[in-house]
Amino acid sequence: MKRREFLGMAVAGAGSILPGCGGGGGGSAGMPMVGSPIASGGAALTQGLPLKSLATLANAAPESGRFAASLVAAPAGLSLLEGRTTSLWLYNGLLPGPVVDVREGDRVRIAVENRLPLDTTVHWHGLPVPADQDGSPLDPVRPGSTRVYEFDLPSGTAGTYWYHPHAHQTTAQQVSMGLAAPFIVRAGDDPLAHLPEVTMLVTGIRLDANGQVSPGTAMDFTVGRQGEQLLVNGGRLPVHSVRPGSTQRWRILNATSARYLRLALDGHAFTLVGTDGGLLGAPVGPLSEVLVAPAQRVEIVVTASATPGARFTLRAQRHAIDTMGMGSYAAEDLLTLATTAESPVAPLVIPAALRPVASLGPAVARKRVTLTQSGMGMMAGAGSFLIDGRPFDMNRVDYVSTVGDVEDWEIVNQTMMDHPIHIHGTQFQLLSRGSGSFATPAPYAAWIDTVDVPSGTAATIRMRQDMPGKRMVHCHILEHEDEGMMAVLEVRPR
Ligand SMILES: [Cu+2]
Repeated sequence: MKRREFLGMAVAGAGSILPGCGGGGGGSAGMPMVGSPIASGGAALTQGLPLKSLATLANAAPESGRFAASLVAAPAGLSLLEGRTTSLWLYNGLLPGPVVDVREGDRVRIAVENRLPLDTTVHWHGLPVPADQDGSPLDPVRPGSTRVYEFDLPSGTAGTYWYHPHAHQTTAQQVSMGLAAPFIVRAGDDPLAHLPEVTMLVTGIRLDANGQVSPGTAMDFTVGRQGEQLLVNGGRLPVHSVRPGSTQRWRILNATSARYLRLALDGHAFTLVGTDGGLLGAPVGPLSEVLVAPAQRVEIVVTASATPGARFTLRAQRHAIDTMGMGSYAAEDLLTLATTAESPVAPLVIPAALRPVASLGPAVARKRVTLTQSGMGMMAGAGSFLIDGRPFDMNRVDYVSTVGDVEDWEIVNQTMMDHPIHIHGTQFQLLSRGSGSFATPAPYAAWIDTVDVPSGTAATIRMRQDMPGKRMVHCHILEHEDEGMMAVLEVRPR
């Protein structure tokens, strides 16, 4: 059943299963609200194991400057609850999938075999790949077939990306079943190469009483998937042990369907050094928290407490994503940072300058994108979310740009919910938030591919598309995307 057919039911269900708005978890962990597990048959996910180092996808290319590998998307069973096997869909049998770890300048060739019972694609989220290699819904990979994706990684692309399915109307389902993994591009002159590094991919999972991933509900398709437990590198509340005082670079990826991660680390401030598309011009901080919207990534530098044998919690703090109280997330613990019993080490220094974030220059065109919703009424949050009042149609072109043109896009959110808007094909920069004379300039320049646009606000981004073809513009709350909150940008050759 499609969401638009059961809006009334969604509304009816809302009052009964959701607590009122505003009753948040405050700073404490695990208050049962939206965001806590709906059901796991009384059994809890295994938790508290050491943080897993993610497997790396092996490079089969014999020569340098090339990366060649295979991915198989297939059903697989994993033991997540004691005594039960959970059926998942995984890349190469791994939760999360293997990290693609490559270098600027590499030519990448990855064959993807689809052993799933439905169409899939692999979208190389945030990377400037040609439109026909982008894994958009326009290019489905049929069950039983293999698709080779091939693209170059230009210099300047070093950063933390990810890959995930982007099949028409089933992206939320496929990601909820386990299909997501990091894609890291490294620079030869990385100014933070001296820092030990940890990649943390945050995903969500919601199991039913039989230990199986529960399908999307009407409420999920209204406010985004609810009731998931957060996993870091596939583990619930893992423990990351470090020597006291040590400094590390953490690449944190939000691969959840809909969960905004307002991250804070007890007893620690940290420094923001990178966003979706790589390093900032200069470190930003110290910060007590950072908001990572669905699909976004951050790189932060953390210097652990010098106290031996101490434990600290990395937490997603309470965060409301609508003005109705339907999509509030309680605080939830993500990971324990534990210092070992060893003597402290001296912290490492972050350079004052990282990597220039070049200005795109003045815009030659402006666009306005309006996030709208249908079904406004008593329970406005239950409407369909749309772009410019229209649901996605892959046979329609909604916006036209020209290769190489710098454009300013004002994204205006007229809905009752926050939406993280992702545009394929390039990285862009946030210029300002707010409209007209009320606009506030972005505090620093950064490359992003997903911009959070809170309810009732506007954000203006500056963007240049360098390759022709059709690109997706969509909300990265995956249920919204699947239900039609997506548009097509056609980039035409000059
Ligand atoms: Cu949305």
